[in-house]
Amino acid sequence: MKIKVKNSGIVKLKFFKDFPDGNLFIAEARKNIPFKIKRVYFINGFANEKAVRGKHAHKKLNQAIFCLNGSFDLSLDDGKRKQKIRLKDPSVGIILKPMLWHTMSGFSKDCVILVLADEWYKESDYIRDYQKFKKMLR
Ligand code: T46
Repeated sequence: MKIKVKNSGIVKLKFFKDFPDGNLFIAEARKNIPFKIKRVYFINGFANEKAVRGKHAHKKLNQAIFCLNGSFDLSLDDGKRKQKIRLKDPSVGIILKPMLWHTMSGFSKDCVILVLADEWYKESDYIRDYQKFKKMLR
């Protein structure tokens, strides 16, 4: 997989597979995660397979998004280029840097999403209007 949009990237977690006793995945701030982690959140319970989440960009926030279980589609848009990535491997994360419009959809029912962020939640950091996002890029 190659990232074609700006303000993104791929992170790969180190893992130990120990069948049948389970797998261990490791994320270390400023090692494979390229920032200091200040907030962790996760999303589960996808009863509606037509759910669409995200639909915003951030002004300053850096994040790394992972699919720990199941799968979903991550759509990225840097204002010029667009890319859709199906996330299903827990060891592969996508970096969401500032000024990257991102949307999540196509969730499997058993999908569990993990996000690591470099700042606490702040609604004023969100750009939730696509036209405003395009204007801010100019
Ligand atoms: C992102 C994508 C990948 C909080 O109060 N604190 C938090 O830390 C978060 C993440 C959300 N909220 C509140 C804000 C909203 O009232 O929870 C509500 C739902 O959040 P939102 O609609 O932004 O959720 P998603 O799944 O569309 O987006 C989330 C993150 O908010 C966002 O930063 O990049 O996941």
